[in-house]
Amino acid sequence: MFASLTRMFIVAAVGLLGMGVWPGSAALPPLQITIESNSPYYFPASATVSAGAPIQWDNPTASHHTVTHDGCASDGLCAFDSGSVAPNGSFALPGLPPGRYPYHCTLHPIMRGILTVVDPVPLPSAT
Ligand SMILES: [Cu+2]
Repeated sequence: MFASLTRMFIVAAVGLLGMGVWPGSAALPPLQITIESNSPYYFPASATVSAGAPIQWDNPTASHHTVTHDGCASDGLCAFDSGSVAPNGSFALPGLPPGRYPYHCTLHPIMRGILTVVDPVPLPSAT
């Protein structure tokens, strides 16, 4: 009996973690960006998201694309690089620290986007 209750708790806890819901941690809304065949190529091309919020790029086009941080092309910090994302594929990041992240498609350098990651906005407090 005790063992089965413990097991139930573990299953419930893992389920909560899987949904990103855990007491004490604010659930941040995910950001979804769509890859397009025409300008602006990444929609929205300029996006702002809270630090730690998941970000996902979906590729509904008929071509392969990448989501590559500009820093990966230089000696700078390479924050993310999707590699080739196939048609109907997607690329997801669990979250990024605050900063500005210009990115591009290595296969089509004309494709450019920018991600701005900000500290989570604190809830308004009654003063
Ligand atoms: Cu591309």
